[in-house]
Amino acid sequence: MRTKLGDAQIVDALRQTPGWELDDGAIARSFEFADFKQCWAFMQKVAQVAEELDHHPEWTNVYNKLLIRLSTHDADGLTALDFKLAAAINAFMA
Ligand code: H2B
Repeated sequence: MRTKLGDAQIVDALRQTPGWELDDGAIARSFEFADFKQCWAFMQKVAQVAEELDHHPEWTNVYNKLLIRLSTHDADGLTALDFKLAAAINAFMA
């Protein structure tokens, strides 16, 4: 899970994780909600799954906007764990 992925594996994983794009060695997706309350409720769900996976996002929130970046600092790159968390986050939006 924490083994650094190669370029072809990353392209493959991105294809299976809609909404996420490469951003300077990480994968990133931005989100917009009706207001801060909605955004914060979503962040709580993400925080919960992040803690369960022991894999934590880099994120920036301004009112109703949220930018999430995922990478595995232990591996100094992207791993399957980043895509697992990204897929779990996508499922919250479904
Ligand atoms: N989160 C992320 N995004 N990358 C990591 O390498 C990572 C993490 N490592 N959360 C975990 C915690 C590690 O530091 C602990 C000790 O398990």
